Amino acid sequence: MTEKLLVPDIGDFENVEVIELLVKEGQEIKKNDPVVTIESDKSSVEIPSTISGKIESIKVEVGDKVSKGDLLLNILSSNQEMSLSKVIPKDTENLIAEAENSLKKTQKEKPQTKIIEKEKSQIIQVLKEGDIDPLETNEWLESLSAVINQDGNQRAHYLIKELINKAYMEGANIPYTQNTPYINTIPVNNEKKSNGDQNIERRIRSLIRWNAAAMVVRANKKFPELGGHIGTFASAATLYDVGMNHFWRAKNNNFGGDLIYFQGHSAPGMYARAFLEGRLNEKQLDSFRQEVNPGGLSSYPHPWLMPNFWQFPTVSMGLGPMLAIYQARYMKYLINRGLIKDEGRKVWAFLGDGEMDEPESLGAIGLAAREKLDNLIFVVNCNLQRLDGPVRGNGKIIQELEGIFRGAGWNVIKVIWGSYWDSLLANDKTGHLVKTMNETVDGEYQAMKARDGAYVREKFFGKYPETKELVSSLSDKDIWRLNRGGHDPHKVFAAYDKASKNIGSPTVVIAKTIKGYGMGKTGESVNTTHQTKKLDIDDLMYYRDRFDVPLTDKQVQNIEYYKPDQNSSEIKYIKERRLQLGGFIPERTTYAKPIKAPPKNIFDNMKESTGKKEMSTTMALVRMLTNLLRDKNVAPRLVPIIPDEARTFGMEGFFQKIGIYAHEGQKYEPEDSAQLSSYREEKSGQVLEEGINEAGAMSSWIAAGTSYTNHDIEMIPIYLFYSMFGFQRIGDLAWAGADSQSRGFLIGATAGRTTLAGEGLQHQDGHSHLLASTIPNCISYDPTFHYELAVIFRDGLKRMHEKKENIFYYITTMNENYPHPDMPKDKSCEEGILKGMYKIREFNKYKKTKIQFLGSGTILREMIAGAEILQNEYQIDSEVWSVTSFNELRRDGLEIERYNLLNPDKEAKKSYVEKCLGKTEGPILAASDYMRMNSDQIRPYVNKSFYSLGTDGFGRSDTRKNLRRFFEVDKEHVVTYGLSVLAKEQLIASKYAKEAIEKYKIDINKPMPTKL
Ligand SMILES: Cc1ncc(C[n+]2csc(CCOP(=O)(O)OP(=O)(O)O)c2C)c(N)n1
Ligand SMILES: [Mg+2]
Repeated sequence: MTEKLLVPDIGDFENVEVIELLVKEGQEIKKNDPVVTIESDKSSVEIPSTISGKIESIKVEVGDKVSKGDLLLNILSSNQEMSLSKVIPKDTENLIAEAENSLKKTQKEKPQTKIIEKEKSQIIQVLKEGDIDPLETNEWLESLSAVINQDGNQRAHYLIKELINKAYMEGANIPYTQNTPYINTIPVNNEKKSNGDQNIERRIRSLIRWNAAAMVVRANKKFPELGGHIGTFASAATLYDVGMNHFWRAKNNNFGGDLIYFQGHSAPGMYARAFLEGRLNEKQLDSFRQEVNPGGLSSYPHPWLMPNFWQFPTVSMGLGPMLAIYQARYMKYLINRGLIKDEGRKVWAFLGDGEMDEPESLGAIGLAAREKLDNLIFVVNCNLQRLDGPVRGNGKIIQELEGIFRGAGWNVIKVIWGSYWDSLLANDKTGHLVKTMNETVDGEYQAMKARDGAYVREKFFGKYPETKELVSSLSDKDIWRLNRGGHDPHKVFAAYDKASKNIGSPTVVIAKTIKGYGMGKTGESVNTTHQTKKLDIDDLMYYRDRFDVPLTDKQVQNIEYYKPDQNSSEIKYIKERRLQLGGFIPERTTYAKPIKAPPKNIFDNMKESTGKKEMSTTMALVRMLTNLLRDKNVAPRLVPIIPDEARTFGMEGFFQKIGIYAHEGQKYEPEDSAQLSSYREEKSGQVLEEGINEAGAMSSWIAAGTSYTNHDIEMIPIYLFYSMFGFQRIGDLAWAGADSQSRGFLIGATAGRTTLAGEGLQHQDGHSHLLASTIPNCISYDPTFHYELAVIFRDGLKRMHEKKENIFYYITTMNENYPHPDMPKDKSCEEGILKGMYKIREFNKYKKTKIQFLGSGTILREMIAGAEILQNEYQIDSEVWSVTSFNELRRDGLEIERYNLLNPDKEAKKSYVEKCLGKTEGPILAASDYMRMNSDQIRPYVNKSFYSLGTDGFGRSDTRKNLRRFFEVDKEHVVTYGLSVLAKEQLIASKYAKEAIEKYKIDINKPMPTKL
């Protein structure tokens, strides 16, 4: 039976052009196969078939304009499926009515609780430290204990929740605290015990501690300027060791590996462990922070510098937590898209308590809870100090973080007290110990660990007679030995065990430690610990004794490393543990297969003129991506990332075509469900719609861009953003992405200071290319025409994803519509596009006077227009060069210049700029929609008079025409400045320039735009 395929609801658009027929008459097609592509002036969308069958006849041609309901094809249906037009639309009103009815029913079924109207006291009286009726309190508490005993924790929790709800309904709107008492979350009887050999583990840990400190001290003894940290790792050693010995599974043939984000300043600890594991030798430890010669060890985790070791750059504080969250999310994305197996892999991130003040550290924790990232574990090392002093001297960082994370929906595990406290807490019958713990602030806790047992007895236990009594039988030494949770391997093990088994939410382990643990008077818990990088002999002796490191005094004086024999129980144990857990960590490897770049002809349609049809480069890019989604190698690997601008960029067609990733699918019928570009969320969706969140989007881009190493699957992230909210906004993440050797595309859309027109000062970007140029492995382009974009993009795919070069691309695209010409047939054009410039037009009629115009982005069009005026009205010839990348030209220039200077006796090489311009006639005028500095970059490599125009200054809202006039980059200014440059070079009389100034009403007294 013949079915009609009609144009579906395409939103607000009418008379939209058919730009491509994707099927032929007689062809068999399946439901959902795309049949035609239509394009408005904003976006292009493929229309899928709603019927399977054979195409009888095609009723539209390329160039036709269609609207909703128009006939596209007749299809001989192959089965009894109903076409969309016959599907009875969901009766939304009926659905709502049904839902309302059932709601009413359930409400009726619910037992009505009696609302007790009573006089509400406006004043809450707080007597006896908050308890106005201790007897009553006791009754409630006893009832609760009875419930816990009889029916368990869940029941007790349920009752408390109901009580809180009830109180709220009755108007008692006192926020319920997110905090629990200042004790460990896991009760002693619930602690899972480690089966490790605690004695050996302690010995190993001590050696790691020693070697980590020794490498910093040795480096600074040699070269005091090198710096380094001892205090951070000293506080975190147990937190890392328990993970390394028992929890973190490495990548190998059978398993993808857990991913660990190490706190940047604890790097010496990781090197010290790798030394015992036999992965690093003494010479390498002695090259800590000396990386200029090969083999040196990075100050901090830097994959760029140690590409086989470090995986994640974390030392710019705050980036680690964000990157880890998006890494965990991306891991689920890959699983939900069926690209990797779900192996229960985890992402662990180690953070400092001071670091938690970075807005980025907490900025994405909501997403982690919302997306139920139970593959994510944060460990916050609360040593109560940051660099200058206490993190929260007057408060308690652990409690503060607990509240924040619990409020966001995380599973919080506090590890505050070590095992030596267990019996004291068990004997705290009056509750005064916990009360004291709750009341003591971090400044006091820190000070106590900088003093001694007697001080703790007096200041802490001495607060109440009950607590004083509790420790009356303990010596000062015993009191001093009362340890903190983060230094107790048993407590840490129990916490990690619970954290790794948690389901349905991310976990944060908040561990209390001591900064500079074991460093004694010079380093332990003192405000200056962070900078301590030298230890004198006494300190070293103390450190050795504190951790029983088997070194003689002489060896300590020499600050020798200690590594037990290969056959020692320690080395055997450490290796055996890692063998059990699959290999070493950290280790950076990649086994990803390359992606075959699409054939050249995939972009053929972008090499032909668009005729009169106008189009922006953003739209050309989206067209190109739509093409790429038809390439079977590339399509599944594309990861389109957008903050919240898909419609601005004309990408809404992607919603239906590849879906928006949503871990729970779509639980609602979208408002626009009947439309072709309906907002479709799906568990296996491909688009990452990040919301208004550039930092998050960039973190996703990095996760996808490093997928080849962290998940052994090469992916192609393409993140589109307003160019102004790119490098300027997320510059530090871009730097970390570069360090991580991310591969992928960053697209600065709506780019250019005068091209974005109405948006004004905070939107108009005139410098992102300069920012991009600061990143050594970032290749950037500012193309004008669709074929330039196609050549650049394909080359990017080839270089990054087929040849696996560790580079990434920044390409600006614009939203200005204009026609695009045919790609010049000249063979060198493609090479020129990629190298940064090629000649696009030559005006050669008069052969008297000539000028060279260099333009990029939309300003190239102003230059072409200016060149035409010069030819027609002033009989001046010109050559116009399309500069696709001043940045790339400069890089080439720098390198050639350096070669020539270092090889004074050899024949000088020519930079690409020189090859292009060396033999040309006339001075050079360059311009772009960016600051003059953009084009000035190539000034040193041009042995000619060089002038530049650009958009220096703050942007402002106005029309493109007015803005270009204001910044002096419109065709009238190109002509006028062109004439002036020629006059200055004494190639024409100055009167022509003066006349042009008058003709175009150019105000020569107007201040520089930078001053306005
Ligand atoms: C973005 C950023 N700002 C500042 C620094 C400098 N800095 C290095 S460590 C540090 C203090 C760290 O304190 P904390 O997070 O508590 O870590 P700890 O060493 O105490 O474990 C600071 C300010 C940095 N590395 N990154
Ligand atoms: Mg700290």
